[in-house]
Amino acid sequence: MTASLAARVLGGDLRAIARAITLVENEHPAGADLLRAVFAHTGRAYVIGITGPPGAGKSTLVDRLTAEIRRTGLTVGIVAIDPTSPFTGGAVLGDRLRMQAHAADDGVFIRSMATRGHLGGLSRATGDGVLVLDAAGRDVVIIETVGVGQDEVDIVRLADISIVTLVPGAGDDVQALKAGIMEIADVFAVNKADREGADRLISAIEANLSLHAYGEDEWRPPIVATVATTGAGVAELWAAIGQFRDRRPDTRVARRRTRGEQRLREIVAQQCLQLITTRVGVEQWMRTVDRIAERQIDPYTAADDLVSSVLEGRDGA
Ligand SMILES: Nc1nc2c(ncn2[C@@H]2O[C@H](COP(=O)(O)OP(=O)(O)OP(=O)(O)O)[C@@H](O)[C@H]2O)c(=O)[nH]1
Ligand SMILES: [Mg+2]
Repeated sequence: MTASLAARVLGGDLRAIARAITLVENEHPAGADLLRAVFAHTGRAYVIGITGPPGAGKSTLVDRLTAEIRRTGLTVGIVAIDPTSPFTGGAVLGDRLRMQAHAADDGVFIRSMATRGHLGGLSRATGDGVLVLDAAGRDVVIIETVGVGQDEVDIVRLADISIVTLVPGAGDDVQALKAGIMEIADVFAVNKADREGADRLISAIEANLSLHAYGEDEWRPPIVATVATTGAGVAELWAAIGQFRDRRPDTRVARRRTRGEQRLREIVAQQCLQLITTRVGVEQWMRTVDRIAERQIDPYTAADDLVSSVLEGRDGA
C-alpha cells in the first residue's frame, strides 16, 4: 500500500498528497515508510517560511504571494500551522477561505497542520509535510506559522528563507526588537503598510539592522512594505525572495544540512525514548513518575537510573 501511495505522491496526485500528510501528521508508521520511499526524490522545492504575530496578515500575504508565484508557472504547496491554538479551528477557517481563491487551481495545494502538541512534534510533522510536498514536485513550499516564539523559530529554520511579517501599531519598536526576530529574518515584510505608522516601523527595523555591521558579501535583510489586501508590494516581496535565493546558495546548503541534522536528532531522540519506555515497561515508568511527584527522586536522577538500567540490561543480555 505504501509503495503505491509513494508512487502516487511522486506523481503529484492531490489525494495521495493529502493522505500522505495525514499519515505523517498522525505519526502513523506508514508515514515513516512513505518518507523512506520518497526521500531520494526530495530537495528540489524552494521552502519559504513566513512567520509573524497573530493577525499580521500572513495568510492574506501567502495567498497573494501564491498568486504571484503561479503567474510564473511554478507550483505551490502551503503548510499552515497554528501552534498556539491547534483546537480553535482558526487555521482551518483561513484555509477554507484561501481554498476558494485557488480552488480551481491544481497548482496550489493548501493544508493546515495540527499536532499532538508534544515536544518537537510540531517541527517534525511540519518538516515531514514539507518533504511530502517536495516529493510531489511542488516547486515552492510555503510554511505559514503564527507567532515569534521558540516553536516558530524552530519551524522557520526548516525553510530556505524566512520572512518575518510585522505590522504597524502599538508597540512596534518593542515587537521588532523582540529576541529572535532579528536573527531569523532574511526578509522583513511590513504588512498593512496602508495603516499609519508603517514608516515608523520601517525606521525601527532599519535602526535595528544598523546595529549590525554587515560585511560586503553578507546579506542585509531587505524591508518590503506590503498591503496584502490589495497585493501592493507583493511583487517586490517575490523579487526579494528571488534575490536571496540567487545570492545565497551557500546559506541554502548550510540550512539544509542543519535541517537534516535536526531531523536526525529528533528521530534518534524519539527512538531512544521509545526504546527506553518499552524496555522499562509502563509500570516502572508510572512508578517513577509517582516518585517524582512525591519528591522522592528528582527527574535527573530518575532519568539516569532508567537509562542506565536499560543500557546495563542490554550489556548483560
Ligand atoms: N488594512 C489592511 N488589512 C489587512 C492587510 N493584510 C491583511 N489584512 C487584514 O487583516 C486581517 C487578518 O489577516 P490574516 O491574513 O488572516 O492574518 P494572519 O496573520 O494570517 O492571521 P492569523 O493566522 O490568525 O495569525 C484580515 O481581516 C485581513 O483582511 C493589509 O495589508 N492592510
Ligand atoms: Mg493565518
